[in-house]
Amino acid sequence: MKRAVTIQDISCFGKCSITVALPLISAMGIECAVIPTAVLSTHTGGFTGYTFRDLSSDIPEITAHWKKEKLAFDGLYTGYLGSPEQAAMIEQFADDFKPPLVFVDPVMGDAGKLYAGFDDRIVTAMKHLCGKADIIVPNLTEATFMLGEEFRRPGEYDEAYIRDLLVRLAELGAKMTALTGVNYDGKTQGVVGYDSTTGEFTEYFAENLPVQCHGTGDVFSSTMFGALILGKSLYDAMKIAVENTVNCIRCSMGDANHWYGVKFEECIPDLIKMI
Ligand code: PXL
Repeated sequence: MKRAVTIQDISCFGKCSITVALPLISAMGIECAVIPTAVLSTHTGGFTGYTFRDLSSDIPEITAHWKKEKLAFDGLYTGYLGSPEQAAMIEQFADDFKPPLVFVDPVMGDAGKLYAGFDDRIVTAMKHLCGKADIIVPNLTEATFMLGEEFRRPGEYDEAYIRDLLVRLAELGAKMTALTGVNYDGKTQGVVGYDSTTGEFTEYFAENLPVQCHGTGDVFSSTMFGALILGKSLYDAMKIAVENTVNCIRCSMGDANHWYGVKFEECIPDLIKMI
């Protein structure tokens, strides 16, 4: 059995980060260890008054213990960080354990804005962490923050613009990049991938569902990471991740009580059939 580790926050309620990654990666038949970067009572997207406990000082301690235990991992998946300083700690973790797949989702923002509590320091830290990755999966917001570009909405960019972003993102140092949330025409939405070792672009688009849901980036990344750990190609991993994410959004549309996240649980049987 493959063994992975994910480093991101625990949002105790709200279905994102570890509470999405762990069930999805487990459902794909992969053992998944966790290092929490922070504990929040909820995610920061729509709740007010949430608690936030930074767990930065635990990361080097957990790393030191795991080194003593001689643990080994087939892959590392990083997401939301509790502080910019955690980027360097995670880079040290990658140096110590040398997992064959380092997957960095530079979780920082969406819809042209950084998430609550983040500023330029997280952008600088994430850019550095991206340099350690085999694959990075920014959304358009995160990509434009890391490249110092203005955020553009659907209809305000074309394929040449997206390819230029991908080539410049690759210069941060990752072998592969998958840019999410690409929407040229309002009808379809998808992911464009770039492999800097071959110079090849690849893309997978699906129907653009007219809703914004919380936690879909984490569903996408967890699924794509799992698929890559199972040996899928960049294209196949992107396809499985897009299809699972679209399924999850479809399952949750129209249920106003579920505004805080998607019902990914109901889509697990279909995900298992896809892998
Ligand atoms: O889904 C990304 C994410 C992860 N963790 C926390 C968040 C968010 C998005 O808002 O607030 C704590």
